[in-house]
Amino acid sequence: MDKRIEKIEAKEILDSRGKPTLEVSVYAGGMTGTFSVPSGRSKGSHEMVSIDVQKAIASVAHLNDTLKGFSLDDQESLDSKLIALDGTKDKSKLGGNALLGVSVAYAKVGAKLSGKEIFEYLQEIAGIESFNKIPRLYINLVNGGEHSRSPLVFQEYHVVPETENIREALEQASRIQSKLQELVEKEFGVIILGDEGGFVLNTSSVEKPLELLAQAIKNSDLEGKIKLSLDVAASSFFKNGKYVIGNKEYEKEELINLYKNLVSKYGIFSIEDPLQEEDFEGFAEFRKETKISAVGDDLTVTNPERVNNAIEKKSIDAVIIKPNQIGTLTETLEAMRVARENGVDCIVSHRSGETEDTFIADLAWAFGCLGLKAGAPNQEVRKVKYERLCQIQEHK
Ligand code: 2PG
Ligand code: MG
Repeated sequence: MDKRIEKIEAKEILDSRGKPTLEVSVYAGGMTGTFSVPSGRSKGSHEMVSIDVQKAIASVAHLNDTLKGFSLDDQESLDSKLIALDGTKDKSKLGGNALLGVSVAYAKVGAKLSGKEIFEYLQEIAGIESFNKIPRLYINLVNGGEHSRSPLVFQEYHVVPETENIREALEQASRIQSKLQELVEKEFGVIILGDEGGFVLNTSSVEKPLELLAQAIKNSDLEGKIKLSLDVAASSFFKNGKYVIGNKEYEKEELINLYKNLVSKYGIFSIEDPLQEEDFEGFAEFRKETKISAVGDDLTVTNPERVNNAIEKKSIDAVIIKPNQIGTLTETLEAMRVARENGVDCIVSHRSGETEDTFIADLAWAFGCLGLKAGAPNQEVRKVKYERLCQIQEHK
């Protein structure tokens, strides 16, 4: 494909929290690739830096001047160039949001010009062997932590339908959500939704949502068909060396014991960020003690080096993949490759501040990842991602 970048443009749009974010378009050969950048709230401290949106727009204008004429079939060179032009370790000069916008929009226009679906194009440029799985949906129905204004410190309670039929999984999750709504209304008298569309419960009991979810699954006649998982985002309640839940402080070992109890009572199969983001050894202890799956997110931040470190220390069974934690597509694919080669599963994830973009669904499909985590389907920005996955499965 002898096509070249003709123009790169950025503009400000609003994300699902009503906060400004960046939309970048790359133009080439009469086609356009557009990507809008999401933003996290409970970020890992080793993530790339997103800069102010107006400044990021200025960065993209600068990149337009520099990259005009750049060939369209070399993602790795483009991303190396972006990293070199920025020149900082955390992408704070030009802004990780500006770099990622250009990086993914470039891939999208590349896909269009080669007449391929985005997931097919990703398979072609990545050279990653597929995991050969149908991604499961990790659907977050209860929002706590920094995604809510409630005393509940665990951030996310997911239902994970076991079926390989994505449309059916989506229907099951929606059914559970409406049964859960009835229970929440009855118990709390009011329905409040958090950043990712799940219910916000006015309780500090980390067990309460599990009780309600188990009941909602039963009321939906889906017992045995749904698994439960958590993203507790432990760094967000780690204060002065202790984990603070309600009015109690927990040592690491006590917290692991708490998890053990919840696991045996509710059959939780996986916990994301069970301990704070620097405790690689603690994650390994958690795995040994609970025998369930540990998922790295703030721990690993889609950074190939941190993913590798987590693998060496036996900290994780699966890793969250978020392109905007690292800032370019090539580095994202590299983190996935490192995971893949070491038998660690990938779960591709949205951010709590999202846009209508569906790129992550293609990314999850392209490499047969374990899952796609994209919030509750009652929010349009979340639903479109699950719908894209359905569409790929139904039409491939
Ligand atoms: C997480 C994410 C997405 P945020 O912790 O996994 O659910 O939250 O985007 O706020 O970092
Ligand atoms: Mg997380």
